[in-house]
Amino acid sequence: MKRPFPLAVAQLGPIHLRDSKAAVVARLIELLKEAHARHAHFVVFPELALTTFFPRYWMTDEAEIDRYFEASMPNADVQPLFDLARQYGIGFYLGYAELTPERERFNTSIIVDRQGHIVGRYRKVHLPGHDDHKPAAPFQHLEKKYFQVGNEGFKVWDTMDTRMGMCICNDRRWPETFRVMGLQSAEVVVLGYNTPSHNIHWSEPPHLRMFHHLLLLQAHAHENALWVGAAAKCGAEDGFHMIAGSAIVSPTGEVVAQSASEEDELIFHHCDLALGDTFRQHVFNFAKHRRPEHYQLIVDRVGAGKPLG
Ligand code: ING
Repeated sequence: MKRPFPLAVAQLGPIHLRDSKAAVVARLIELLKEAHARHAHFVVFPELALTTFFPRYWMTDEAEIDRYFEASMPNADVQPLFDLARQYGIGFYLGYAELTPERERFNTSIIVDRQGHIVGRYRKVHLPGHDDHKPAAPFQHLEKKYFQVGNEGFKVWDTMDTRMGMCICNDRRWPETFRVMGLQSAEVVVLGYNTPSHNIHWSEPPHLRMFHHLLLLQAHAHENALWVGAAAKCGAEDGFHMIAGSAIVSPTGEVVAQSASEEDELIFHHCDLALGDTFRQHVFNFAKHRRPEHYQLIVDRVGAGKPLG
């Protein structure tokens, strides 16, 4: 029996240093209106969806850094988005930089349900990049400097008649992310990402950024019988380019919707949650087929070590 979950993914084009949060929220609202027109029940916005990807810049002044963070959620800047989403009865995922009252800083996302309640919060676990200044590099990638490692793990929430998990950007490169949510019986995982096109460590062929992005979404969706919705913030932010490729991926591993631009763009799919059931009952029936007694290294070791043989 079909279990419909009309899902939209709202891709954002560039957010420049000069763009105000109010101007960005107005763009998010336009995308929300389009999601409403498509009769979506949920829409995924990107990682750090309210500001430019500021970890590309070396900053030392605390007040300057704080400008990119939200001290409360919701707040005056984003309230119009929350209000309209509740009016439409559309839930959403939103990525933003979180500053806690104790002045901890996280790369954070939330799931808001169709009644406008924040049902879940996630703080990014896999922080890529570096924490030192690399003046010779064309841009920095200072997530390890500006954010602390997420301290709330990977959770899954019973909400909107499904079980939904979430993660952020680099998390999608690590199989453990999706397996831990699959083991909590997730049916849908949503995420946002900001992925620079240029690799500062070696001269990587450009096509590989998009190839790896889609390869990982498709593999992790299929091996955990998940629907995956991934929203890019993309295009050239003050000249620094990030890939697009926003996508909705089925538990079969097939990309069923993908963005065609590097601008604000909504993609949509009438997901049927029942499609994951057959994979969970058969080929990826974890209880029947997994052998954790042989996986101990995955937890015991951080880095690669000596062979066991
Ligand atoms: N961005 C990138 C990502 O994981 C990256 C960083 C790109 C790491 C390519 C490795 C290879 O998509 C964020 N924000 O995590």
